[in-house]
Amino acid sequence: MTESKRDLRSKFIGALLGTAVGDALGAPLEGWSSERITRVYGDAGRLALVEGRYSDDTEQMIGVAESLLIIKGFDGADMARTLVQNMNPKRGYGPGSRAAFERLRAGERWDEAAQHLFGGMGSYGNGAAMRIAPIGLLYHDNPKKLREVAYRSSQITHTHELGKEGAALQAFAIALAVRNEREEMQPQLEAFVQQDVFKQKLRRMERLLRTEASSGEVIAELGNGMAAFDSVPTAIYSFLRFEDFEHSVDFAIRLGGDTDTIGAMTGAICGAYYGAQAIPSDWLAQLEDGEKGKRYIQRLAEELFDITVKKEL
Ligand code: AR6
Ligand code: MG
Repeated sequence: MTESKRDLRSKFIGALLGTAVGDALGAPLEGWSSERITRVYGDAGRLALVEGRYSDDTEQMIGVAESLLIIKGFDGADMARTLVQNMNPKRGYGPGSRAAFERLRAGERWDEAAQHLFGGMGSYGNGAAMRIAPIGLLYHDNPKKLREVAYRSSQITHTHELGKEGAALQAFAIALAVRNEREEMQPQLEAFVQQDVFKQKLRRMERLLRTEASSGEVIAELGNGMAAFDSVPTAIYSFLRFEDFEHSVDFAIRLGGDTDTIGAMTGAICGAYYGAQAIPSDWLAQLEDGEKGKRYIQRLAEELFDITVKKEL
């Protein structure tokens, strides 16, 4: 394998393991305020990964990867079935996603089940964005296809335009990270994204990056909540602000709020940029390793890399 292929492979592994590490690190702190995290853990050094158990974010990311691999591309019915089969309710699913999976289990169509949620508006939660890493990897060289598959995969649980757009934005950030396009990431994302609320946040992000903003400012300007528009830009900002995996992910989680998902999304972008070897070994060591634990996740990433470079699509 050439060196550049080896780097690319490491980026694929980094994006998937980065999702799991960020998720597991943030999961015990979900819903905490930034102040509470500082009060309990102090503000020196970085957070430790104690439990190592990942949540719904990673469980769904695994399902997305499994389906892409079986199909060698996207098939909505297969992906929906895989997500439903994998669902372990003890992993902390969002209320909207849980309702969508119940409807799917009852036999509704994959592209219709989630349309009924939130009074027919559909969910704009970050649940479609948090699981998107495999799609960002597989289509990292094809923004048009990436957008299309990001939207369609979101449709399974998140049919609101803003939920879909958040997933496409997160997928494109991962793609740019894979392609080493960090310097131009912010303007490229601003040009890519189609909804105003995301465009505005990307503009604010540019200003925040110039000023070394405080955590309070980042939370006020970008958000730390469960809505896609309050968390995807925050994850991208956390990546762009620092020069390594650990500072970005630690910063993202310390913002509090939807810590597991903001951690998972930041971890995905950082892993896609820096590669798997940049994930701190003590974090990786603690990550769960059962039937679908870290070795399984690594294997999924390797297989995604194989089908991507072989262009079997
Ligand atoms: N109108 C009002 N509120 C909404 C709407 C809407 N159209 N859409 C979403 N919300 P959900 P997720 C709010 O339930 O995105 C887990 O811990 C509403 O409060 O679809 O799958 C994951 O790990 C709704 O409950 O969940 C994530 O951390 C919330 O946004 C997190 O939950 C989330 O949307 C979100 O997962
Ligand atoms: Mg979660």
